[in-house]
Amino acid sequence: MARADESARLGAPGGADSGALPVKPEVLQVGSLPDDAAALLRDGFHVHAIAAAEAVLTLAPAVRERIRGVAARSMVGASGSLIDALPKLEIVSIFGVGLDAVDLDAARRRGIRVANTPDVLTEDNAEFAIALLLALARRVVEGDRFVRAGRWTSGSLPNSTRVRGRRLGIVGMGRIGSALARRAVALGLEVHWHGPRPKPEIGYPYHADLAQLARTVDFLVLTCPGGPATAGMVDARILAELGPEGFLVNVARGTVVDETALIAALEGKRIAGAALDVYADEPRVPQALLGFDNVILEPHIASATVETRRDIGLAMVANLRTHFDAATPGVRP
Ligand code: 8YV
Repeated sequence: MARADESARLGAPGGADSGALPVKPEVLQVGSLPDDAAALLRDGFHVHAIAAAEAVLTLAPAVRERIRGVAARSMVGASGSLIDALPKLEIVSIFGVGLDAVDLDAARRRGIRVANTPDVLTEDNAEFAIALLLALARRVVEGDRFVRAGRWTSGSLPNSTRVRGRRLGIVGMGRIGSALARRAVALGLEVHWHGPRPKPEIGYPYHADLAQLARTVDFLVLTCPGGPATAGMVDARILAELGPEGFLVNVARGTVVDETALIAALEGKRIAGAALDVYADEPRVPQALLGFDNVILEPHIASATVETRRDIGLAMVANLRTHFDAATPGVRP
């Protein structure tokens, strides 16, 4: 069971009109945050911390009554039961961009603001997608394993696939998809894309039908949001359309891919390979994926550069500050 209320007591809760220093708003940190982000949070707020959302009911009711903000990684989010347990909650501030783990309906019903940190991680995510695409097509990780295993002295690695001149299908042409497209063009790839609706401002060919996109391209890269609208969207049919020479790269959410279908497609050599940064049940990775040479597995690190993780922390705390500055005239947390 998660530990309840590892509070960092940085300001006594209570009346703000006592003439003393302004009281810091009380915020609940759910799950871990990078040390620098957690420290920033403690600088500005009176922080209570729980290891997981289920522990919220172990906080004293009087504490829960005072919590006005939640801070959590995007993969942790804020469930409906967490939101329900915090009667004075005003804002959920997410460390990251994905909101698929936030119960947005519950937040909307209560008028709770939900903030995330787009923009700061866009470029690094796109950069990592390119790294995975190149590594996969050009057998970079396989080559490394080959040398380390001492196999070079007795053989050679099979030839790889040229990226230049091939077609890239981007699923989700938002900020990250667009940043990826710019880089892909520089590498000589022809960009196509799919999303829920066409965007006249995007000049690359749009495919309303994901199956048609998969059929058209050599690389399918997922940069779309997670959540119910995209769950299991890349299924056996889409993988069959991608075909035995097609590669899949996922830097979106594990839930977008039907992992059982992916494993079956890899076993049947119905796709050429896959590079995955995300999984349906992180940090657990399906055992079957570990056995494929043509699969690259990463621990959800597309945005994990020193620079971007620092900026995500700053943005997450700034979102809370902006909210409370506006909500409490004259009181600066
Ligand atoms: C973050 C992500 O690094 O922003 C997101 O939604 O999935 C990642 O890029 C992650 O949220 C940090 O925990």
